Amino acid sequence: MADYRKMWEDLGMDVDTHDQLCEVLPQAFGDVYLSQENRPEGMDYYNFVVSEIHGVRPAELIEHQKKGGKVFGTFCVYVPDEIVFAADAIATGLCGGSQFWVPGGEKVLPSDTCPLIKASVGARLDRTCPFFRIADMYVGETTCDGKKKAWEILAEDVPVHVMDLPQMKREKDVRAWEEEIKDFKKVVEDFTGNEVTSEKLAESIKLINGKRKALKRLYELRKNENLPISGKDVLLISQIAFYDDPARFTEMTNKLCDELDKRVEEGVSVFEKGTKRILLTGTPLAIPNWKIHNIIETSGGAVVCEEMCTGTRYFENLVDETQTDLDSQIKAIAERYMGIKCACFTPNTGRIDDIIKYAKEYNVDGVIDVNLKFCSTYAVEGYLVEKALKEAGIPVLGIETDYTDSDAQQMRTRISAFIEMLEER
Ligand code: BJ8
Repeated sequence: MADYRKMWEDLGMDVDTHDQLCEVLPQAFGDVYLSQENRPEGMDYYNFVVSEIHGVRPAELIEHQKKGGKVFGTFCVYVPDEIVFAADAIATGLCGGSQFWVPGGEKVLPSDTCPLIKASVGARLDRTCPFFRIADMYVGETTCDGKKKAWEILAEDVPVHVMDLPQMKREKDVRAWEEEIKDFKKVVEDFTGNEVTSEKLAESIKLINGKRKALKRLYELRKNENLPISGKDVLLISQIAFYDDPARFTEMTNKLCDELDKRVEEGVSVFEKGTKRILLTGTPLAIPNWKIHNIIETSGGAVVCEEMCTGTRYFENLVDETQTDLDSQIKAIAERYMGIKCACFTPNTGRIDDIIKYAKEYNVDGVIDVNLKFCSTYAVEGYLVEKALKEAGIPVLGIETDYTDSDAQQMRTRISAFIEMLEER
């Protein structure tokens, strides 16, 4: 990584502690990613983004701030980026995916809190992530209990706006979400000093839909028998989608897909024939959480789809682009976002339908249901997910893990046994 020390110091970061993270990341990335064979050339862009992860994009965000622009940090795929970009502001994902930040979170949170929440709080309070320092305002949501209460702790340190997400999907809940988005628009307008007009919103709806379409295109390519790209690489792309410049990300992802189209035509596969095809479902895998993908893809399996927020839940369904007045546009946004199927909702049977549909579409041999430790909504829903899969005759393995490597060996043993079982079927 180029020398960004001065920038980090100016952001008030604990640069010495942050150095420790910068030391381990290249090694981990090299082991998991650069060791793969026959990667598409288009992955060079994403490799570069990771190699400069705390440098290039933060510097761009700071440039934007110098010109008077604001940056909003988000933690959930229900927060509508369209509103933020329509106010000439930038939204950036802030979910923490590294064990490095967990002890910082444990200073203020119970240790039996989900690692994603602990890492996110730790990254802020320990001052070891530039993105967490740069964001002018955090946008939280009332999804799970742990997050809901964590906003109160973060609000002592940074401005936080919390969106009240309904927990059911009745007509009145969709209307309530529409109202909540209108309130959010007002907050964003007041904070940025920029009005969200219907023209600006139409532009940002197109911008974010463009990103969704590119990701969808990438996923479609994974339905082929010959897999032109590994699951690990697609996971990395999904993770980068949360904080890269949306227009550039869309362009680079479409360019990669052009290359993958050629690979499909030529029958190129990055896996040996007969490699078992796995669908992952469960809690999100925030960057740099590559553990499960790495274990699967070095144990005789290939991840072909993620029914996750770092996966299909992020890009499925577009916002209707035909609406032209603000009220109708916001209604269209509310309806698209309420179509996301998170376990925080009850009931959430649509998620199970999606998993079974994807299992068929991606021609999977088995499903692995991955839950982050202490995430009770996904853990409880896991019972119904696994029951439905068994009834549909689709083999399923449920695992619970965190960000440490302490269970890596045990995970490898269980996943290898699952893949062997699939091979014997
Ligand atoms: S839409 S999955 S991004 S809430 S933080 S719920 S893992 S205990 S992240 Fe999420 Fe939005 Fe839902 Fe997706 Fe569980 Fe942890 Fe809570 Fe989590």
